[in-house]
Amino acid sequence: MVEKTLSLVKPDGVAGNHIGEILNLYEKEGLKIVALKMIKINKEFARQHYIDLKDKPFYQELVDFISSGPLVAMILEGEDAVNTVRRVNGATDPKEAAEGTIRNKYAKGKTDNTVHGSDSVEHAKREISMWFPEYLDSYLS
Ligand code: DAT
Ligand code: MG
Repeated sequence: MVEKTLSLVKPDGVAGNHIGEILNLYEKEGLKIVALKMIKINKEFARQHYIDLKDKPFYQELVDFISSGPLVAMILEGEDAVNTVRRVNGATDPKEAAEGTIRNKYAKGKTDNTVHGSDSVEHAKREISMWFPEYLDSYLS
């Protein structure tokens, strides 16, 4: 099924000059970048983005990290886009990320793990509406 998903190049990926390579990896998978922007989010937005993890011991660290510097947010569209992005991103813990995945190549730790990808079509819709409210009408039809 053709889907849309939200991907982030997190602050460590931007600081490490990996934006171009990451976009290239997504495009090589056949995914289309249909919206793209660089922004620095505030802590309240970060808390909302990771609200499902609010009871985890690492929540505060995660919120501080994702709001610590500019990041790149994008909507990717394609066949099985949600799972494709998560496969290319690799496992959450870079030590467990498969060879050739973004996290295997660039991620330093479990918090600074370079990329985010929505984990379901439902969550992708929620995240796209948060990150790209200006595209809501045209992109969520
Ligand atoms: P993913 O980003 O692979 O979907 P997740 O949704 O379970 O993983 O967690 C969101 C982010 O929270 C993850 O990218 C990094 C951070 N995180 C997850 N587990 C962690 C842990 N055990 N220690 C520190 N940070 C963690
Ligand atoms: Mg997740």
